[in-house]
Amino acid sequence: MAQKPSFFITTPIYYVNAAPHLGTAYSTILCDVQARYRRANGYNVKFLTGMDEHGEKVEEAAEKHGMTPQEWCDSQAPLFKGLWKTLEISNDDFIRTTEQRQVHAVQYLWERMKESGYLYKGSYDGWYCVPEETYFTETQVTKSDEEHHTEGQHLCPDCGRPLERVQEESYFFKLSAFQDRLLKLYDEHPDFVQPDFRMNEVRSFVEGGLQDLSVSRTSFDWGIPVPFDSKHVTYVWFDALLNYMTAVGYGVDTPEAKAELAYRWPAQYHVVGKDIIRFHCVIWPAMLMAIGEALPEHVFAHGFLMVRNEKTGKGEKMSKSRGNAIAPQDVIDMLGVEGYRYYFMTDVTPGEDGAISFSRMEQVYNADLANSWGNLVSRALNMSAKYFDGKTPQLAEGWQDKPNPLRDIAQGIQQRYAQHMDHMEYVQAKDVVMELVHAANHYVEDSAPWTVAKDPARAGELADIITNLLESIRICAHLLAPFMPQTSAEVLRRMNLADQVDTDDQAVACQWGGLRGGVDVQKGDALFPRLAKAGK
Ligand code: ME8
Repeated sequence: MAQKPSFFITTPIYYVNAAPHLGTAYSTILCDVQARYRRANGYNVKFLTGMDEHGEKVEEAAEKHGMTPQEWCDSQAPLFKGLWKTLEISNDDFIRTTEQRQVHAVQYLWERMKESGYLYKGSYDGWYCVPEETYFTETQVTKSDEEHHTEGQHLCPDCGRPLERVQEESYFFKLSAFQDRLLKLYDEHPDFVQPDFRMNEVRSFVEGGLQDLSVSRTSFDWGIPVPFDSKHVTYVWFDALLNYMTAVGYGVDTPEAKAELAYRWPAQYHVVGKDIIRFHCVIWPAMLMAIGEALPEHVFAHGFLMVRNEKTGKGEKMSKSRGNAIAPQDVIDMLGVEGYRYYFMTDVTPGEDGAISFSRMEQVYNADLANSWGNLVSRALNMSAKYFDGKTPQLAEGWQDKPNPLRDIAQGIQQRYAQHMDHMEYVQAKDVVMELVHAANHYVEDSAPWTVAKDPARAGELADIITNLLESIRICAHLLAPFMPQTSAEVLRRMNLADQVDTDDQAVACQWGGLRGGVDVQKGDALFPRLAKAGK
C-alpha cells in the first residue's frame, strides 16, 4: 500500500523562562487545528512542539529560582505538557533542547558547518539583548537611542529593555554570503513566508544587507558545547532552530533515521509569531543552504494577541508588566476548552494582531456556540428522539437525492472550507461552516416540525425535515472537529456515528448521505450552556 503523504508542522519551541501563556497557547492551537485538519484529509502528520532550554535567559530564570538550569527546565516541562494536554493539543512529539538527541544533532551541525566553509573564528564586540537572545549592532542601538532619547543605559531596539555589552571570542556564521540566495528564494517561492505582507518585511530586511552572525558564546556555559572547541557553547538560536530537524532524525546514522528524515523533511509549515520571523525566514534558510539541506516549504507568521482596553477600545500588547495579561486558565474557566479554542481560532485573524477581551469572548461564545451550533444540535436531537421513539428517522430509499435548501448549501462545502483551511484562513473556514449552521436553524423555524408532527398524514415530511437537520449537523460536526474535537466527537456519538469520528477522508465524510437511519439518538446535556455575563 502506498504510504500516506507526510505533513510536518511545528510550533516555536518556547523558552522556559516563564510559564506558558495565552500567546504561546495561541501558536500551539493554530498548529493543532491544522494538524487535525490534515489528519482528517489523509496525511500522515507529524506535529512537533517543545521547549527551548538553553541560553542566558533560562540560566537567569533558574538562578532566580535557586535551581540549576536543568532542574529549572525539568520543573517547567510539566507546566507546558500539562497545558497542552488540557487544551487538547495533539502533538506527536515534544522536544527539549537539553535532550541527548538535540545535543547530538547540534554537534553534528557544527561539523557540517565547519566543512561548509561558512564558519570562522573571530571575536564579537557589540550589544546583546538577553530577553530576546538577540545581537544588535552599534548602529541599530544608536539609532534606537536617538529615536527614544535614552541617555546612559542602552535599550533594546525591539523590546526596550536594557542591553548587555558583550565582548568575547566567538565563531561566526557567514550569513552575509547568503543575501543573493535568500532574495532568489523569496522571488522563486513567494509563499515561503505567509501571510504575504510579512514577506515584504523579510525581503526589505535582507535587501538592507546581512551581517555575519555570532553563533557561539564563551562568557557563560549553559549551552551545547562546540565539539571541536570546548570553551565555546552554541548560541541559543543556532541550537533552537535545528530542533525541527533533530525531531525527524537529522544527524543520526541509522537506516530508520535516514528514512524518517527523507520522509518528513522538508517541513510543510513552521508556525511562528511575527517576533521571530527573521530567525525563521533569514537565518534558518541560510543555515540550511550552508549545509546543503532542503528548506521548509512555508513559514507562517501570526500576529500578536493584544488586549482590548475596554475604556479606549484600543488594543494593547498583553504583558505581565502592564497587568493586562490573561491566564489561559481564566479563559478555560469561562469558555471551557472547546470554547477557548473556537474563540481564538475563529475570531482572531491569524496573520494580524488580534485584540481580545472577555466581553468579546462572551459575545462569540453565546452567538456562535450557545445560540447557534449548540442550540441546533439540541433541538434536532430532541425532536428526533421525541418524534421517532428515541431514534433517528428511518431513511427512505434515495433520500439523499431529494432536493432541499440544506442539501444545496452542503454541496461542495468541504471543498469551500478546505480552500481556506489549507492556508490557515480559519476565520473564513468557520464562516463556511456557520452558513450551514445558520441555515439549519432557519430551516427549523421555516419548516416548523412541531406543527407537522401534529398531522399523522405528514409523517413522511416530518422524517425528511429531521433527517435533513441531522445530516447537516453530521457534516458540520466533521468540519468543526479540528477546532472543537471533543464536541464533534460527542455530537457524532449522540447520533450513533462514533465510527466516523476519526475519519481520514473528510471530503467523503462530508458528502450528503452519511447519516444512519433508525438508530438510537441521545439528547445529552447542552453542549454550550449560555453564559449569563462576562466572567471578568
Ligand atoms: O522566541 N501573541 O520563544 P518564546 C501571540 N524560544 N503569540 C505570542 C505572544 C502574543 N502576545 N507572545 C508569545 C522564542 N507568542 C524561541 C523560539 S523556535 C526555534 C525558538 C508566541 O517563548 C509566538 O509564537 O519567546 C512567539 O513567536 C513565541 O510565542 C515566542 O516564544
